[in-house]
Amino acid sequence: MMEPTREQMLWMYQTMVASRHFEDLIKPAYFEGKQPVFNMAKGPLPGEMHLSDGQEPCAVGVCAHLRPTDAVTATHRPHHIAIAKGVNLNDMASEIFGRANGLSGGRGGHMHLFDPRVNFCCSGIIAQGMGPAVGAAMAAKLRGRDDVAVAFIGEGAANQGAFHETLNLASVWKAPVVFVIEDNAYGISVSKRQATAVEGNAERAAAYAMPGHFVPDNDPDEVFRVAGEAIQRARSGGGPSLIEIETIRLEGHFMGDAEGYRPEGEKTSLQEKDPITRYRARLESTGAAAGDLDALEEDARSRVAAAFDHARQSASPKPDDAFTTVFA
Ligand SMILES: Cc1ncc(C[n+]2csc(CCOP(=O)(O)OP(=O)(O)O)c2C)c(N)n1
Repeated sequence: MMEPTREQMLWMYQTMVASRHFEDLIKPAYFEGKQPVFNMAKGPLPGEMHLSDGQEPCAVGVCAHLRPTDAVTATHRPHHIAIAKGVNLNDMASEIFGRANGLSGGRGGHMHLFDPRVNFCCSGIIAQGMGPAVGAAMAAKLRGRDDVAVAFIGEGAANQGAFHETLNLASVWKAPVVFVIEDNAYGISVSKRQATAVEGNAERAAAYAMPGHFVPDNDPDEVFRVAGEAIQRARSGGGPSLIEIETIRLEGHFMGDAEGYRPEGEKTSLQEKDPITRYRARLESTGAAAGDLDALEEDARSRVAAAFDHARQSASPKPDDAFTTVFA
């Protein structure tokens, strides 16, 4: 089993903190202009907003193994993965604020972040990124490169036809791709138990002749170990793997979700399992000085804060440009 080095553990910690702070700054910005009666169309961040608080271990444990030339396709809940893949924070913040200097000139918004510099993309259509990930993996293979692709999806997306079709073809083609399911227990308000026939999605790998792994308890180090093995297998020509990670969604499905579907007390018990607090305790108990961790946190927070300042100070696109670089 591949163990994270101390440096990789500190990178995972700092990257999780950066992602959390990014979303902590989104929260008040999202509600600007949407009060007193919630109106999703108003404010500097109009539209739906899906936060990934709690799911950070999935992103860092996988992306710690990736190079900029490896491809990642992510979901409608993409911030933690984009940050861990190395998407530029300023350009990402500008995109989310709809500014002209954003990743896609402000046209995509938070669910459609594209950064070819680090081969990152995501989509609001669930399971949609799986096919393109296999395409990117096959492009690398046909070019004789040892780059891989990783497709992240939620456990709800594993019931889409695209999931099953893609796993089959990836296996037939021995594509250098890893499928990562973030199991946060809910697809919007529907629990996994209500919607999924099997106990765990890792079982479904057997139907497509590929290894399936389950990572319990939202542990960044365990994600690192399991993902490391799957990515190594893909890089060395061994073909695809499927990983399901048990994670937690600390917020609603989207901002403004009343979360009435959660059993009483669930939110509190999830907060007690905050993976960042737990990982900091592990680092401290294995020798990290509190002051050093504070300094890493401070550095992450200031980079994120600078990105938000940059976005807010940036210009919006000109109305005359509304129909440029748009396909319909
Ligand atoms: C093809 C498609 N069907 C339905 C939707 C509406 N939708 C958006 S998110 C979502 C649930 C996704 O659940 P899951 O895959 O578990 O991801 P999570 O939101 O939990 O991260 C649905 C059904 C969509 N975006 N795309």
